[in-house]
This record gives sequence, C-alpha cells and structure tokens, in this order.
Amino acid sequence: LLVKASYCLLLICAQLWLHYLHENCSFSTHVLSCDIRYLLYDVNPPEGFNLRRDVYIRMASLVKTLRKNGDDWVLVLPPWGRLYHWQSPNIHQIRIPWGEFFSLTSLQANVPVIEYEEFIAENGGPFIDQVLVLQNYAEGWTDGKWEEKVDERPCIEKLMYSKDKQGYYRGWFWGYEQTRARNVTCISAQGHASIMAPVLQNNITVTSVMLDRAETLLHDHYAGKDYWDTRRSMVFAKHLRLIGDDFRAKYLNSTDDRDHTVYSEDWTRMKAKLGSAKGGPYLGVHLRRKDFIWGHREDVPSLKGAVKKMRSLMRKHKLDKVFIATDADEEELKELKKLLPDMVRFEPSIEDLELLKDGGVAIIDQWICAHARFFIGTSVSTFSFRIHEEREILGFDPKTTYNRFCGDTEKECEQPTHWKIVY
Ligand SMILES: Nc1nc2c(ncn2[C@@H]2O[C@H](COP(=O)(O)OP(=O)(O)OP(=O)(O)O)[C@@H](O)[C@H]2O)c(=O)[nH]1
Ligand SMILES: *[C@@H]1O[C@H](CO)[C@@H](O)[C@H](O)[C@H]1NC(C)=O
Ligand SMILES: *[C@@H]1O[C@H](CO)[C@@H](O)[C@H](O)[C@H]1NC(C)=O
Ligand SMILES: *[C@@H]1O[C@H](CO)[C@@H](O)[C@H](O)[C@H]1NC(C)=O
Repeated sequence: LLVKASYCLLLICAQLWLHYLHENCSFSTHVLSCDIRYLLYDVNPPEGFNLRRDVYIRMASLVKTLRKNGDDWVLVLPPWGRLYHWQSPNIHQIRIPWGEFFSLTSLQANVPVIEYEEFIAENGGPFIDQVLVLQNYAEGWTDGKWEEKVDERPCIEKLMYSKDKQGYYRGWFWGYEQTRARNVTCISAQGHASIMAPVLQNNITVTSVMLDRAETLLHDHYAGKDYWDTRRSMVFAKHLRLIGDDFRAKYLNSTDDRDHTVYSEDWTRMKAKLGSAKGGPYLGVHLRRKDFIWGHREDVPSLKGAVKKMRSLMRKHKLDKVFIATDADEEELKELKKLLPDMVRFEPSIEDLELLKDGGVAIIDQWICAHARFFIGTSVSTFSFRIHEEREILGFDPKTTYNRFCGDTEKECEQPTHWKIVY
C-alpha cells in the first residue's frame, strides 16, 4: 500500500510539474527553459545587406551579455526583404528566413537564435510586447563630450508605428502583416550594444522586446575575440557555398585542396594559419557601382581606370583570369565586357535567380572573391569588407586581401585596414 501511495503522489507531482511547465516554460533551440525572453531587432530601411550583417554581430554581443547576467534570452532573426538593392524584377524577395542565406546550426553554436516564424509559434501568436525605437539625443553631444548613456525620451522623428482600433501598434514587421506590438516607446541611446542590457533586465519585464533602428548602437568591441566568434559563426548556407565551389572548379580551375582553402563545416574547429591559403589562379574583384558612382565619389574609379588596374595586377601576379563581382547596370556591363572581353562573372539564369534571390547571388559572388589568389575591392564598401573578413577566416596573407581601387584623380589613396582575426 505504501508503495502504491507514494507512486500516486509521484504521479500527482509529475502532473503538477508538467502543468507548471506548460504555463511558464517553452522549448527553444531544443532546450527546455523557463522565463525565456526574446530579443528582436530591425535596422533602418535604407541600409543594405552587408551593414545588416554587421548589426547582427552587435545584437549577438548584447544577447551574450544578457545571458551572462543569468537570463535566458534568445535572439530572433529578422527576416530578410524589401532591401533597396534587391531589385531583380518578378521575384519574391520578402519574408526570407536566415536559413536561406546562412547556416543556422553554425549561428546557434555561437548564441541561441531562432527564425521569426519559430518565434511566432513559441510565443503563441504574432505579438511583440514592447518595441523600443532607438534614436540619438536631440541635443547631440553636450559640451562636445562623449559619454555613454541611455534614457527614455520623446520620439524625435515621426513614429513609423500607428495604433489600430484594438489599441495595438501596426508597422513594418518584415512583411508580416498580422504582427503587432503591444507598446512602442522611444529611447535615446549613445554607446555600445551592451548599454541596453540593464534597461532590458531592470526597466522592462515583458517577454519579447524589439529594438528598432538597432544600428544606433555601436559594437561592444570591434574586431575583438567576441566579434570574430560571431563573425566566424556566420557561415554561408551550404547550397550557396556549393554553387560557388562548382563555379570555381568549372570556370576558374580552383579547388580547395590545390588552393589550400579547405573549409571546416564546424566553424569552431576552423583555425587556418595566417598566410596558409594560396587561393585559386585568378584575380578576384569587387567593383561597386550604382549609388557609389552617382554621388561622383572621388575614391571610386572609372571603368577604364579599374580595368587598367586589373590588367596590371594580373601581370604582376601572373594570373590570366579575372573574376568580377559587380552591381554595375546593363550599360556599364556592356562597356566592361568591351574593355575586358575575357572577364569571368557569375550570371545565374532567371530560374536560378528565382531560387537564389539577389542575396544568394551576392553571397556566391563574395564566396568566389574570397577564394581568389589576390583580391581588390571598392573603397568603404561593406560588401568588400565582408570579403576581407571571409579571406581572413580562410587564412590569406593580408597583402592579398586589403586592397582597393583608387579614384582616377585621387591623391592619397589609403588602403583598407587589416583587422587581424582573434581566436
Ligand atoms: N551580386 C552582387 N551584388 C552586389 C555587388 N555589389 C553590390 N551588390 C548589391 O548591392 C548591395 C550593396 O549594398 P551593401 O550590402 O550595403 O554594401 P555596400 O556596397 O558597402 O553599400 P553601403 O552599405 O551602402 O556602403 C549588396 O547587398 C548587393 O545586393 C556585387 O558585386 N555582386
Ligand atoms: C530605468 O530605471 C531606472 C531606475 O528606476 C531609471 O533611473 C532609469 O531612468 C530607467 N531607464 C530607462 C531607459 O527607462
Ligand atoms: C509602455 O512602455 C513604457 C516603457 O517601458 C512604460 O513606461 C509604459 O507604461 C507602457 N505603456 C503601457 C500602456 O503599457
Ligand atoms: C589547372 O591548374 C593545374 C594546377 O595548377 C594545372 O596543372 C592545370 O593545367 C590547370 N588546368 C587548366 C585547364 O588550366
């Protein structure tokens, strides 16, 4: 009888416990946890793909700080879409999950992340408890002195959210029209990402918080170990890497074994020695055009100037092939082909473009540039910067990576900074 009674008690306890779990806990990234909290974020609409990748690093760092302080925060990945540069006609470029461009398991080995749709499922609906719109201080830096600070303040710009009949806030939530926020307030913030940690821990108690205009926050420690850990975890999706590798083999006589660019699927084991990568027998070029030339920037070359530089680099490094990644328009492409008839470009068919989308093509272009024996990019282009980092991860000699075109009449043509990888 005693055994039976204690068995019964155990069952009741178990049931109570399960009930408690159901009410207060959830499964996230395959771990059972209670009092889970979600950090969502978005970036100023005009910002491009590659600056957004940089803002991800800042948010991952904030989540790491929050988790160090003991709370179970998860980062919700903002779906890709509606980017200014993604203008290929007739393809659906909205609500794109991160998994289409990056390896989720790699991201998760750095910090817990989930896709937005997973958040909706776990959260029990498309509701965000609190949106904090980040902004600078209306008064600027007082006395010209920089100090880190964060305060609730009236909104400076017109709020991009408006109340519906039920009192919920509607706005742009990555193209999810059902999503709404329970509360929206503005916060003036000046400083690195982790200055938001005390606010998120102490001032706000709700479960899901979204930081809008997250680019307002600076890096906790640019190019430090934590920066590089997160950067290394941003492994491109495997199908994109494979397409890039096939292209290299077929058109550029480039394979990892011969080029000493063997990649580990597990980024935590990837630690190439500086200078160990040889790269494929081609010159890799990122030639940014469009808005970079419309502004008549002094540091961006004419097509003729760029081609002259490419020919001289090919001679110097004894390379007879050149791979060009560019966003040049049709007219400029025609001119480029005339000036450099044997250039190699990755040009997907319409069907492939529908599958890869503009973001996938950009990644394949970057992947191929990252494997070139010598690379030259465009001045202050975040697209080129991400290629630098990829080559740093692969173990290239910095001399072959941190190069940029000079404007035709540019006097002091400063070359990009070498940001050494930290393990
Ligand atoms: N496929 C491909 N797309 C490119 C290339 N250059 C630019 N683009 C497109 O144009 C966008 C460029 O914007 P960003 O990603 O912000 O990079 P950026 O060139 O540094 O521009 P800013 O951030 O404004 O300085 C990319 O995301 C691509 O969509 C290229 O060489 N190949
Ligand atoms: C957070 O709470 C503290 C203490 O109540 C307060 O002094 C501070 O102004 C609050 N910060 C923000 C950003 O709301
Ligand atoms: C909205 O959020 C702010 C800041 O956290 C808070 O002070 C305010 O009370 C909230 N409003 C409502 C209606 O919950
Ligand atoms: C490819 O590279 C290898 C090794 O450098 C070389 O032996 C071979 O001839 C090259 N093939 C072509 C088609 O250029």
